[in-house]
Amino acid sequence: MTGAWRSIAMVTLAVLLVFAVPAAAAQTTSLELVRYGWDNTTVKNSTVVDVSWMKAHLPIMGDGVTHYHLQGPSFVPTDLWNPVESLNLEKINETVKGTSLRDLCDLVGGMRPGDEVQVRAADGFRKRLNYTNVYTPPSRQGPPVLAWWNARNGEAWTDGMRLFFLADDSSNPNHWHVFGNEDMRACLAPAYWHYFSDGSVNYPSAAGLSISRVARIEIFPVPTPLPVPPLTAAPSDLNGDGRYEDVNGNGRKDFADVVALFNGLAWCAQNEPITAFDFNGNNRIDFADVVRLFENL
Ligand SMILES: [Ca+2]
Ligand SMILES: [Ca+2]
Ligand SMILES: [Ca+2]
Ligand SMILES: [Ca+2]
Repeated sequence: MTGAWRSIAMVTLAVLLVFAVPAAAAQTTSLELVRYGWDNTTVKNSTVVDVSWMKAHLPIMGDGVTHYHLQGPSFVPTDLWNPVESLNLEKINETVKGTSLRDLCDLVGGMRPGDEVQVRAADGFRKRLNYTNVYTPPSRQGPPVLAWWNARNGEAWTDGMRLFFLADDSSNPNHWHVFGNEDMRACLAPAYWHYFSDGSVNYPSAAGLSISRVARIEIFPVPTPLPVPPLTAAPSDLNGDGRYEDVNGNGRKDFADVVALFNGLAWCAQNEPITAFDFNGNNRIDFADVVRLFENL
């Protein structure tokens, strides 16, 4: 190539590269809220709200002064959880205002113990939280908030709406508001922890829970059984273990429960959430569950 042609080629390449850079994605300002039925498919309740409505109608979270950090991976294999909160605190460091996830869930019927909520970004990336972390969060976790404002950009913040945890300063030696990796371990069940994989090491990263550009909130109720025909009372779980031993819903364990399950077995196998009546834990509702229910009277 001659010098002139090389120059033209380089300019052409530069122009192509400029246009190849994707435009910065815009923040989300509208939020779709959905509560599913216990089959986790049928939509029971839904609505759409935007940031202006949220600001006008729901309490605003964040004082506009406090910095909230979410800790990234420690990158120290011998200090994965870094309980002293000294590593990678600048991964996410923002002063934010937003709306509490709980208030938003309540717009479509709220969550009950055992339910999960899925926070989904415009690009489909998503994370789930369980009821306790949304409705009764430990103070070192803090309430989950969808932040639509930060101090650097105001509402022009391109990461908004972004999931934050407004952690208190109780677990940080410098009294900073850090939702750290050890906070994630202490407050969330293991299924909800986020990891960043680097080679052969999986580093916990609380920052990975902080989804940007949230566009949709979906509540998945824990399955609850229907009345077993011809009965009309809903079965109840008397000890909170997820199995519904009070099949006839009269508030106690009795032989009538065994009879009800036996008579309604085929219907239950077709229509009930399996976990509710799978007393022997073989992942189906069957005669062995009737036997186990009888044995446990
Ligand atoms: Ca902390
Ligand atoms: Ca039970
Ligand atoms: Ca009963
Ligand atoms: Ca079974």
